[in-house]
Amino acid sequence: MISFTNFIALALALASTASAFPAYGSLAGIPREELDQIIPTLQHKEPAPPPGPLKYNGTKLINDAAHPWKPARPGDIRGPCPGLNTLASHGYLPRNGIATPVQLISAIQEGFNMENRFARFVVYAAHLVDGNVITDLLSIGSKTSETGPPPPAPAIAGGLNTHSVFEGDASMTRGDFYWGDNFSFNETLFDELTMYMDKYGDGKYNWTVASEFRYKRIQESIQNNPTFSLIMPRYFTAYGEATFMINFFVDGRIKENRVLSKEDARSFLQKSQFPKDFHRASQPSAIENIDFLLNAHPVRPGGNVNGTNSYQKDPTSADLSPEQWCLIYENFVNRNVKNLYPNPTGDLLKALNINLQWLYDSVNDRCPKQVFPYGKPE
Ligand SMILES: *[C@@H]1O[C@H](CO)[C@@H](O)[C@H](O)[C@H]1NC(C)=O
Ligand SMILES: *[C@@H]1O[C@H](CO)[C@@H](O)[C@H](O)[C@H]1NC(C)=O
Ligand SMILES: *[C@@H]1O[C@H](CO)[C@@H](O)[C@H](O)[C@H]1NC(C)=O
Ligand SMILES: *[C@@H]1O[C@H](CO)[C@@H](O)[C@H](O)[C@H]1NC(C)=O
Ligand SMILES: CC(=O)N[C@H]1CO[C@H](CO)[C@@H](O)[C@@H]1O
Repeated sequence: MISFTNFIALALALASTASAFPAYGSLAGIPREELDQIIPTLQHKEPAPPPGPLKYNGTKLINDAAHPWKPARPGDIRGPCPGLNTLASHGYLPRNGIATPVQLISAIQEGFNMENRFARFVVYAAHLVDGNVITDLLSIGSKTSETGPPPPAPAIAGGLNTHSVFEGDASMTRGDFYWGDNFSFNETLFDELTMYMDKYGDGKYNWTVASEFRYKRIQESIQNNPTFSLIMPRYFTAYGEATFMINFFVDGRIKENRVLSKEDARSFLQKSQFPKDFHRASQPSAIENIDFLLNAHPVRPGGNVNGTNSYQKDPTSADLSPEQWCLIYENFVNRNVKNLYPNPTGDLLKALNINLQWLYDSVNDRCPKQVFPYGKPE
């Protein structure tokens, strides 16, 4: 329930600052009375429909002259996801770190060759819980750049940092929420990752390193973090982020034995920078090979239920088997979205329904049943 407590704290902070609510601030979890004050202050925007697949979906130079890396300026937002940080620092996304869902889908397809349905699913899911559906804006994090001034208090609300939804515990190189800083690159964790590369991958990040390090970080959280939670959708993103480092961060000109060097790992994870001459993956992909990680060390979704070392599986959480894909979708809508927006009305309801439709459209090839948490819109 950490996120709930956060939202209460946020709501209190907002009571005095509703008029200054940022356009990208998430409206999720905000009590009705506050919403009634905030929504009229926002510029309402009709969202554009999601982009389709890339026309050319092969490899190509991404770190090109038209997209130079630039350090984040004071006030630019960066967050827990290294891939999105990198896209923003190269101008594939707006450099301030605030984007529309359409810009996000286009950028992750163009820069990383993420498969279209998967890109639509993760972006609309993120937007529904972390974005502002009225202004159609989502920030890629909650923190302005290291060199910048501290973010205004309400900014903590926004971005891909809603605990346990996308950002979450047992991240590869970010700390758990429990320890406070859950989004900054952590050198100690990176050192541990490179030690694993030496131990299991001949100095490179390969699938064995991915599965061993994924498992180690989960074990550490079980042992040290009394509030550790690894249920959907975090369960999914925790394994996803381990596979992204090979599927998306390895140069697309490397077709076989795809492994990531320490230097390139640091480039993405710490510097938000594409390696020199970086070419994107040679075909659209998503979470390819996630089974390798789960088979090596099966961990069921769950959490510590009574202090450290009390991990129990949560039978109500979907897992990652293909037949549960629709349960992931259904639980996400009926639990996460519905909890954060229990009884939306008016423009907010309309905007939520539009985004829920686009979320469903991304899975309609495998999930015959659409769920309507607010009833079927007319
Ligand atoms: C990639 O593009 C080719 C040629 O247009 C197409 O046949 C193929 O289905 C595309 N692959 C994916 C996964 O979209
Ligand atoms: C980085 O992670 C290590 C290991 O979890 C932790 O002890 C340390 O406090 C973290 N450092 C920062 C700066 O958060
Ligand atoms: C990773 O690299 C190590 C060391 O070279 C090797 O033993 C292991 O088989 C590799 N893993 C995979 C999945 O290729
Ligand atoms: C939780 O842990 C404490 C001490 O470790 C123990 O005394 C208590 O019985 C446990 N509660 C449950 C519900 O397991
Ligand atoms: C939402 C969430 O869990 N994010 C937290 C990340 O850590 C900062 C403190 O460093 C909290 O303020 C955020 O709430």
